[in-house]
Amino acid sequence: MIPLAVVASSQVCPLRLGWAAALPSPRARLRFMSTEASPDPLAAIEAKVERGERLTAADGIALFESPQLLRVGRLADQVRRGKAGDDVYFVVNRHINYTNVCRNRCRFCAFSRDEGEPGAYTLTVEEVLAKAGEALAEGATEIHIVGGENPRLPYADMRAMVAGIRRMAPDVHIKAFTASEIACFAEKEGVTPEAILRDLKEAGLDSLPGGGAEILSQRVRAAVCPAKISGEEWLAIHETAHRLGLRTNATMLYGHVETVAERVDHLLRLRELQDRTGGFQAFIPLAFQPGRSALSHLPGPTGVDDLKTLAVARLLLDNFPAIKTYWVMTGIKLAQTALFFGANDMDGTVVEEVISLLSGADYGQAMPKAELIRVIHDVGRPAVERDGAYRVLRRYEPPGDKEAEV
Ligand code: V47
Repeated sequence: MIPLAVVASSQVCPLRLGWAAALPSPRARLRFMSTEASPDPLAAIEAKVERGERLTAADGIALFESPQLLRVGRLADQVRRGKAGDDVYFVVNRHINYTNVCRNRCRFCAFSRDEGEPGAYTLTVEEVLAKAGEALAEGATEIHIVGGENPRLPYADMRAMVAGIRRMAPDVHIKAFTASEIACFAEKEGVTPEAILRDLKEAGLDSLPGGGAEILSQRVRAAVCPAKISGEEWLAIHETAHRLGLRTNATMLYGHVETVAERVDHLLRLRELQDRTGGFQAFIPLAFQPGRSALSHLPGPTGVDDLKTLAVARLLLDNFPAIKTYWVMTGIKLAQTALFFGANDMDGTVVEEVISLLSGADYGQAMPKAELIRVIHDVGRPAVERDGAYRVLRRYEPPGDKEAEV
């Protein structure tokens, strides 16, 4: 008899982790009950976590397949508390998406346009600097710049954006350009990604955002983003950045055509690179927004899937200091709940993020700092303002017991 047929089946079916899909079918449940393997796959994982033992791919799959969301969440919460404490980080930042003209036209992306197509836009260097200037005046300590892969844009303009912001603000953290944009600049200039990274670092770049990772598996990339750099290239560019002393983030775009096994493989490949370099600062799961994309027929992840994905990431990525919940793609209420499922960072004040907006996410584009602090305090934990390099700028302790104040 094959134990845990439920797990095996997940490796070939596209993932839909609503309660209905997360619960084994009645037939599978019968098989499950009659198997001689442990009737409680989570117990062995809990014991491993208790012993500080690293989880395997099979453990990751079992966690995703478990219908016991609260139990998985409790385990992730316990690990979060041990590793990162109770502080919840946030950053006062501003996203600037300098162009949506992109040669890749990934199927999940509703942001990209062809040159000249209605809705296509490209900001000038001056416009980018003006937006950065506004953000700095409003107290932003991190500027997050990403855009489409537009080979017609001169690389010199990309460098000028970074150098210009650095001139305006010697201390602001500049997090810019996904690995796939770096590859595009390198191709255009006829140099290596390493040469581009060195040059941008010299201009003032501090870190790379985690975008463009999608799902690292080539099967998924061939289906949803065939023109984009491979998973191996994405990892190699981050490895090079780490070697040059640039910190980076990692994302995973989930809830489209990937399987559980492909999510787990993605997480373990990130963990393996982090073992070698220690250069990742944060992992950010990105909930797929089907809205206006070419994959709009897909339903997108459920809230259960959002929370479970975050929790499994916390459990598998045992060498990542920060697991970030990105409210722009899940809504602030679910992001707040995510703080009980392994997250210790809530991004951010954001201000203007066009990628999710054009995808149909309607959770808002800006969050006042006071509101972020209120939402974090409501979970009973300190809100800690950090900069882009996770240096603590200011702590906001939660107000005392409200009843006691009355
Ligand atoms: O690279 C595109 C993804 C990314 C959709 O590093 C979509 O701190 C959901 O990477 N539904 C951009 N996601 C956002 C990103 C990010 C966000 C916040 C913080 C950080 C960080 C990075 O958004 C893209 C792509 O992977 N994306 N389309 C969509 N329809």
